[in-house]
Amino acid sequence: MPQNPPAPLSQETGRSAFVLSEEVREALDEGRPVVALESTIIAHGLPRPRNLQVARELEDLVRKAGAVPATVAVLDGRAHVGLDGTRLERIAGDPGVRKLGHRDLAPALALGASGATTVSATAFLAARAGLGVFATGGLGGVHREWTQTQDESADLRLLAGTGITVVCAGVKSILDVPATLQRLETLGVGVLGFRTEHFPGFYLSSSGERVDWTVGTPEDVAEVMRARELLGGPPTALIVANPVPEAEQLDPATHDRVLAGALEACRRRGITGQAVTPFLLEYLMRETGGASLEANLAAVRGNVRLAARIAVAAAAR
Ligand code: PSU
Ligand code: MN
Repeated sequence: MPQNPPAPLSQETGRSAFVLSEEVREALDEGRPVVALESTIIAHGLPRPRNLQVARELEDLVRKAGAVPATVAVLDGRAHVGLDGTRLERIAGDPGVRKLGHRDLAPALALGASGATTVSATAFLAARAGLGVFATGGLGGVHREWTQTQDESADLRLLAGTGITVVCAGVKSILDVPATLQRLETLGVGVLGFRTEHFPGFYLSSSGERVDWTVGTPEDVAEVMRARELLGGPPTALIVANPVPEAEQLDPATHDRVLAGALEACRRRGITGQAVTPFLLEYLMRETGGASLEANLAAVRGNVRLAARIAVAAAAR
């Protein structure tokens, strides 16, 4: 089984660091496939009320492929792996929900806060809960102008030390893609192109950068996961880079033009830290008349479907 060993419950407080939904707990106990889903894209990456619809649709896609969805979020100081309908509604509808990276989990738990989890926090909690596969849209990475801002998403370092398979459409194209790929190489994070020799460009099918390894089926990915287990050693993430279909990508010329405006607006307004990614995504959405949103959704749907097929293949071994 490629899933991670579950974390022990805290004896002192009778509380574990996270709460599993009943559906997820049962699936894990029975060795059935489970797919973790992040919630930042729901709370901070998509407009309301479409975001709730999407959150439900993504869970349905996982179920249709024969796996159990586990959306991850923190509510009132409790980290949840698997959200019931009411909790999913809160994450999608409550404007007070924060954005929580891995380092924010402890204060959020201690202070009773609520927040959506980014890739770093989701991957961490999912791996701790014993899940082996995680789907998202695009990873965080090294931002352009990194030399001035030092803005590199905490996603990268967390993935470097977490044994989980992450299906994504590459890293967001608002980033410095070659620099991000270099960081992933340095950090020892595995990258597989799914039916592509190029690293996807999130809104675009290709970033123009190449990948070293290409796989053709979910079973191939499960084989790679198994080989990693056999090799042992310190845990690291495996990235499965799954491009948005060309027919559903954002027009590349529009993409390049609007992105330049978005980066300029971000700089002019002095936006920094956690606010950068949501600002850029929102700007693109507005200035492309919603076309970037459709490409974003197409990418996420494809990733969720593939992640479920990988989880099914991995559970069958
Ligand atoms: N991909 C999307 N929309 C998003 C994100 C990714 O399509 O909102 C989120 C992810 O949760 C990712 C986070 O972990 O953006 C990265 O934020 P930052 O650059 O602040 O680390
Ligand atoms: Mn950042």
